[in-house]
Order: sequence, then C-alpha cells, then structure tokens
Amino acid sequence: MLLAAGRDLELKSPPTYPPSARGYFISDLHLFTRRSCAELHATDIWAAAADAEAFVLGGDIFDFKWSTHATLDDSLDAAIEWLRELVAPHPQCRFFYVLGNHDCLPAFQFRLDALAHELPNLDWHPYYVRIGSSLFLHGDVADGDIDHEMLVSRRSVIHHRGSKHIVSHLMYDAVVTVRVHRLVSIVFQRAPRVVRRILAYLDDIGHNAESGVRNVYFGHTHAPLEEYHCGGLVFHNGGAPIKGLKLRIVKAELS
Ligand SMILES: [Mn+2]
Repeated sequence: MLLAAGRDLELKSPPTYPPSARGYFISDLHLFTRRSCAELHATDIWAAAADAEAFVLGGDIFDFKWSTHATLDDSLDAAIEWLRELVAPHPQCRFFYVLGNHDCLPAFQFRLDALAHELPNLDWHPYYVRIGSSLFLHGDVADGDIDHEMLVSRRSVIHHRGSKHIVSHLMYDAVVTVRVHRLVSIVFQRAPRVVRRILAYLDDIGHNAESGVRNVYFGHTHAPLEEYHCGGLVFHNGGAPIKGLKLRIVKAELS
C-alpha cells in the first residue's frame, strides 16, 4: 500500500477555476454489484460531464468487493473501460477520481495511474482533493473517530479477498429488498455525528474553515445531504443509486 501512502506528495495540483466554472460531484455508484442502479443515471452523468469544467468521482464508483464479474481482472478491465468512455470524449472537463473504501485496492490504483498518464484530463487522489475552497473526500473517515494516519492504516488492510459467493449476493439482495439498507443509512448515519467526524478529520489534514475551505463534498454514507451547515462549512452528499436510495449529481463550487 506504499503507492497510496506516498502518493499525496507526487500529485499534480488541481488548476484554479473562476467562480463561473461548473463542477459536479458523484460517488458510490457501486458499479458491478447487483444492487446498483447506476446505469439508470448514465445519461445524466454523461450530460453533466459534457457541461462541466471539473467532475469529481468521489469513491466507491466501482465495488470490487461485491462485483458480479468472475475475476478481479474482469472487474478492473470493466472499470478502466467505463472511465475511459466517460473521460476521453470530454477533454474540456478535468476528472478527479478520489478513492473510496471499495475501490482503493492497489491493483486498481496501478490501473488508474496508468489511465491518468494516458488521459491528460484525468487525475486521481487516494484520500481527498482540494479545489479552490472546496474539499472532496469519500467519507469513510465518518465510520469512527478516524484521523489521517488511521485512515491510511484501515485502507491498507482492504484487499481483494476473492469474489463473493452467490449465496452472499442473494443474502445481500434480501437485505436491500426489505429496505433495511435504507433504515441503516438513516438511523446510523445521522448527519450531526457524520459531519462532526469529518470536521475532525479536516482539522487533522489542515483543510478546515481556517484554511479557507467553504464546501465539503462526500459520499460513503449513501444518505443525501443538501447544504448542511456546520462548523463554518457547508456539507454536501449526493446519496447513492442503490435500490431504495437515491443518487443526486451534486453541483460543486470550484473557486
Ligand atoms: Mn464507501
């Protein structure tokens, strides 16, 4: 996991944008899983990409843990192809891929890095990206009181453990079908606690209100959040396109 741990230092700085620039943020498509309805949003995502000057993909876009592809290589190939089809036809837009906890595996980082070298308008970031006064992150730091060092350590033990057995997929489907998933999102991902944890993380990495951050865009909880004010910052979460839940393509400030 040295790649992600040391990667921050080598990253290209995002460009600066004028206030009129159009940006978008999505996360948690969980593509390749049985529960994802992301394909229903494909047209809207492509339309946003055609309109945007910057587009942040905020992690768990692909779900390698619950992928229905037969092998990890098949999932990786499909992920790279999906990204190439989104990024290549929109050279006016810069894409920033921020890893989540379901797509942070080293094998994907290597493939993403190669794609970012191939496509000049694609950058990737293991933990977060700051563009102007906006901070974009996946949001798995909200799982507990997690500082950056703990996040690096948690992420480093996430490896591909083989595709899930069909029985696991069916059990997950059953859970999703009875909407337990939505209940879990609502009950256990209440905004104040999630936002408080993210605020503490932003203090830890030095991208807080004092540093000039105004808007924070995150995912992971699958619980939509629209302009939630806390600690001098405004928080945004676009939800997830999973059965019983909703995805919103979030407009993002870039300056
Ligand atoms: Mn996640």
